[in-house]
Amino acid sequence: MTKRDLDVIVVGAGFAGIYMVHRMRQAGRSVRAFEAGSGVGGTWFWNRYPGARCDVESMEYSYGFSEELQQDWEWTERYAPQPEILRYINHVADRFDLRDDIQLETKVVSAHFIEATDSGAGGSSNEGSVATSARWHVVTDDGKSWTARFCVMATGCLSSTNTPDIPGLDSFAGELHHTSRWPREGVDFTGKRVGVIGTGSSGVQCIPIIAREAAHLTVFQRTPNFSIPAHNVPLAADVQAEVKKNYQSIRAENRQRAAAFGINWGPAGGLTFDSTPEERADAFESRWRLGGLGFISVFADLLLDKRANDEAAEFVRGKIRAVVDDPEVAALLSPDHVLGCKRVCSDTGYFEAFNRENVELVDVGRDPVECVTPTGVVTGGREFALDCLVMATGFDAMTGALHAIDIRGRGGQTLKDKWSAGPITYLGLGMSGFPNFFTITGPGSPSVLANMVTAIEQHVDWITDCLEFMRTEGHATIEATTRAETEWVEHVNAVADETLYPTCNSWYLGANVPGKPRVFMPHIGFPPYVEKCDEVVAAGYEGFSLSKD
Ligand code: NA7
Repeated sequence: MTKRDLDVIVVGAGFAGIYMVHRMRQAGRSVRAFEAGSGVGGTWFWNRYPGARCDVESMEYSYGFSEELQQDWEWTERYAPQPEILRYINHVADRFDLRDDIQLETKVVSAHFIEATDSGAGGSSNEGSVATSARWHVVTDDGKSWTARFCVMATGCLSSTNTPDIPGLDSFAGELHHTSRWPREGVDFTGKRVGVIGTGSSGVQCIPIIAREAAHLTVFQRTPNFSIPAHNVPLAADVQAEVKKNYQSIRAENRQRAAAFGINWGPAGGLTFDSTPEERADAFESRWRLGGLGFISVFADLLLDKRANDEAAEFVRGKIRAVVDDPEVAALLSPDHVLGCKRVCSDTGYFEAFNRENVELVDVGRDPVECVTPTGVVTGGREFALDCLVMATGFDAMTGALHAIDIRGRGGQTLKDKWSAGPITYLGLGMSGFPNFFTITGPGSPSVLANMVTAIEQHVDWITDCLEFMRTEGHATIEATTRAETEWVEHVNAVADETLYPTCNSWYLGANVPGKPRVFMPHIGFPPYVEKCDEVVAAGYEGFSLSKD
């Protein structure tokens, strides 16, 4: 019979959830993960649109916790496509025998913290002396209730779909798909008139492929994006073998890098204007040839000094002009915001797609989408007739998936209330008023500005050690103090304000979702963050209050 009173409930079974389950199993704790999808994989389960691919290299975007796993798994491409990453996650779930503790097709509806003295619920526990301690009461959409001492949110940063409220969208009579809820059976675009709204990473990845298949493609662009060619290639056996020979040291080196990845980027760049114009041009050119996100770290000050950023941005605009045949289209595709303040995309043939005769670019930044009719999209007073409409409109990032659940802490305080002016956390791991509640890669942690898998492993390991400390010391609850979280939020903002990140309307700031508080959510810089987490532990979980009741 399934145990309903657990040590740990995990919400989500993507990279974070399944590693959390693994660590809890190793620690001998009863654990259950609930996952809305019909399979494990999180982001990589849902985002099946054509061209979906990771923008961090395969050899780095993978777990490092098991030497056997990282030696055995063979990646086939420099940047892994979505189906391969999904196969990898499934392999991990099987290899470590995690499936019994993962319940699929189950959404968590609510998670309420109930003090033992309030509820008298208590119940049995695996940990003897805390038999009547407070518990999280979790209700799932199959109508069942669960209790646990600890609740760990592994809900992902880019999992809650953002569908803009466009009048008439529901009336569209053709096929309507969101990139992050792509049908498993795929979509056949052959002979169809297709529209794509959105030119972030998802749009940039799917547009070249749809362009090849469809009879006609209309791209509705609100903001042009910087995109660097991925230069994706099959992963040569000798390259893979070389990394595997040095995997431990490569992982360790990556943990010292600002974003926890970038083994192929070469040494960190100096300051832009310490170089001559010729040296700068060479440096930009060589990073362009290398491809991918490493372009933004070619010099150390690109996200600190606007003049430096202008140089890099102009280099990319020059590349767009060189690739795109029609100068007017090239101008429309050329971003004028700070390079990197919105996540830079990594593409295969994106700008080239606009040279095709069957591809049309429409500026919905100048003339916003007015409405969707049963037969197409209306903007600038004209209807674009479509058989199929693809919403590549992104996510309610970092907080959306948490707010989709009715989460209540001490005294019934809702998370929505606590975060009404923007997320407040200590280290992106916990918060006051919500004892024994952890977020993996939550707002206030490096998360989306780091290699997600590395960031996830660091968080899961930290939480696992914390729970072990509590077991050894006989603590019943852990909770961030108000002071620690206030200071941390100030610190995260102060770090961001030193940079150019807050200068444009990015999802890092919540600016893509109307009405969302405008707050810079991720912590910039992985190594200083990890150092702080380690210091907190060394100082006896400084900034957290621990209680034996
Ligand atoms: P993004 O990067 O948030 O991109 C969403 C795109 O959709 C972006 O171009 C938006 O324009 C556009 N958008 C959103 N709402 C509208 C409306 N109402 N009208 C027109 N255009 C709109 O999401 P992705 O899924 O591409 O990528 C998310 C992350 O996943 C990515 O950064 C990687 O980390 C992986 P905007 O720029 O807001 O003007």
